[in-house]
Amino acid sequence: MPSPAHTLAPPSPGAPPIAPQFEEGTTLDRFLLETLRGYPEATGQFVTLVNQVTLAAKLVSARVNRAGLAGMFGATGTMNIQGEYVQKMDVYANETFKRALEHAGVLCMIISEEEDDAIPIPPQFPTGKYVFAMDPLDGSSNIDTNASIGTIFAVFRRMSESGQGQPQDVLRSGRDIVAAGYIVYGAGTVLVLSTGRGVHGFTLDPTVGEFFLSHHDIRLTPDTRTYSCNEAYTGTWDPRLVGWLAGTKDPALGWSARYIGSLVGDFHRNLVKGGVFLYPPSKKAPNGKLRLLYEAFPLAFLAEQAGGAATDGVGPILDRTLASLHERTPLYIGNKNAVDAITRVLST
Ligand code: P6P
Repeated sequence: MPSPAHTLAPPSPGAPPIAPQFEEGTTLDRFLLETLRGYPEATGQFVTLVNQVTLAAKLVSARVNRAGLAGMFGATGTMNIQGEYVQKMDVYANETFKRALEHAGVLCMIISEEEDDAIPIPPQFPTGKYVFAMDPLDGSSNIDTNASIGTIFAVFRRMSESGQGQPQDVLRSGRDIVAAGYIVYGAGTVLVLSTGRGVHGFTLDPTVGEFFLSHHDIRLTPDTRTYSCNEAYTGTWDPRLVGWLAGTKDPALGWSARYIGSLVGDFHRNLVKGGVFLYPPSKKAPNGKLRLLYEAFPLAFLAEQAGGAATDGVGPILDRTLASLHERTPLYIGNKNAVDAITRVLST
C-alpha cells in the first residue's frame, strides 16, 4: 500500500494540484500518472504523448551512443530550410520521432526543424488534441566530437475543433504552451520536462529501458556567475552587450565562461548548475540564429518554470506570438537576475 506521502489526495474543486513528493527511483510513468491525477480534465492523451516521446528518445539515444559504429557520423550532403547541412543523425531522429508520434491519436500536427512545412497526421491514423513542435536533434554537427546533443520540444493544445491541425493551432503565443522539454544525449540520457508544475529530470537506465526521476523540482537561483556565448562574434554584437560582457571580466566578480556550442548541452548545464546563455543578433545572424518555436519557446517555458527568465532582449520570449514556423530570435536565457541585467542594458 503506497505511503500517504506518495498518494495524491484528489484536490478540492478549484484547488491547484498538490505537488506530490516522490522518492528516488520513481519511474516517469508513475510520476505522470500521480501528477496528472490532480488534473480532472486529463484524458490520458498527454501520458500517451509523453510515452511515445520517451520511446523515440530511447531509440535515438541507442543510435547516438553508437553513431560512430553505425556509420551515422557525418552529413547527408543535403541542406535543410535553415540552410544547414543535414547530418545523418538528424534524418534518423526526425523519422524516429515522427513514426513514434503520428499513429498515437494524440496529435493534430507535427512541426519539425527538419521539414519546411507542418507535418499532417497520416490519414490512416486518428488525430488528437495536441500540437507537437520539435527540433529532433539539435547540435547534431557536434555528434562526431561526442559532445552532448539533444531533442527539444514544445506542446500546445489545439485551437481548431478536430481533424488535421490548422495554422492557428501553431501560430500561437508562447504563453499557450502546455508542456515542454528536452532530451539531452550525453554521458547519460536525461529527459527534462515541465507540464506547468515545475521542472523535473528523468535519467534513462538503459539496462531496463526506463526513465527514472533523478532531478525533482529543478530550480534556478536568482543569480549566476557563469555565462555561455560564442565570444568570437562579439565584433558584430550590439556595443551595449559587448560592454556587459566586458564587465564580467572583473576578477573581483568571479565570472566563468562555459560554452559547448550545442544548445541543449549548454542549457542543461546552466539549468542544473546555473548560467546565462546568450545568442544575440550578429552580422552572420541578424535576427539571432536560434528558432523561436522549437528552441527558444520550450527552453523559455522550462527556464520560467524553474524560476529563471528568457528574453529576446526586448521582452519575455513567451510573450512572443509565432509569425512563421521557422522564424529565428535572439535569446538570453537562464538565472533571472542575469537575464534581467542583460535586458536592461539593451533597453537603455
Ligand atoms: P555557433 C548548433 O548548430 C546550434 O544550432 C545550437 O545548438 C547552438 O547553441 C548554436 O547553434 C551554436 O552556434 O554559431 O556558436 O556555432
